[in-house]
Amino acid sequence: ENEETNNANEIEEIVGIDPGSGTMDMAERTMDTYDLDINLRSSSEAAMVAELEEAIGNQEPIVVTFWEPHWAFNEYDLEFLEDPQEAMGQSENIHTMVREGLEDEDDSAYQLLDNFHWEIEDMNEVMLQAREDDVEFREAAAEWIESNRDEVDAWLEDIEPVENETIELAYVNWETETASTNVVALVLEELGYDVELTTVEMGVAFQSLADGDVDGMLIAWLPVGAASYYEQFEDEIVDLGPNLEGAQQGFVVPGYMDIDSIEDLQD
Ligand code: PBE
Repeated sequence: ENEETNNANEIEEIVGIDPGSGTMDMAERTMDTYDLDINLRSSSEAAMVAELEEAIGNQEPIVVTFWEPHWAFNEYDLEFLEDPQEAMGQSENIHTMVREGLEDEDDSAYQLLDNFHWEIEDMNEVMLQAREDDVEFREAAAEWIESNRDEVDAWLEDIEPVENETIELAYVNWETETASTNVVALVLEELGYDVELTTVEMGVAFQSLADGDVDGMLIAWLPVGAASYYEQFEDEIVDLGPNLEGAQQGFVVPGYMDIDSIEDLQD
């Protein structure tokens, strides 16, 4: 039974995430590259994961858009479909971006945002902590900071504390971005900032940063995922470069499926 249902012919759609996300943009471009004649259905991170879990429970075929780091890769046997045409790039870095003028107007925040850099394992730790202990990301971020004090102190080195200053960060409500943004928010609070966090869609985050309505964001996966937004706004924002390297996005299937490559989804 499984063998039949796992056949690529049974796949009529790819379960995506939020419209307007880098992931969906990249998925659409990838489907064009491979000339896939199946539907890309939008959803959300949480709904996509729930659907994936249900399919795994029933050993049913499913293809989703997904990315690493994510706790689901710890919990389930998941595989990225090979992408021989490299439509999704070889790997992704997550960039920190700030508004024009922040460096001159708010040097301490600028320096901290510029210094912030961590590893895949760090981001994973925060996400897993939040999930396993069922705590808010702010609490998981605080625990990560406590166990990585030396690294955090290195980001803070030589930065002047502030008083009565507010800083606003925009992020999208995805677990990866919620993890990094909460860590940075707590460290900015250590410097004395009153930190405001705003969750928006990705396009709104870029637009707000270009308009100077928010000060910074830690959410842009490049060179592929956020490429369209980056091209649109790069002259109006300041890109501080990667805060994390070696992430990955792609089409993902449970390990029990007998599909290995995006090419297997072509008719
Ligand atoms: N991500 C992870 C996606 C959604 C969550 C950041 C790779 C994106 O940028 O669209």
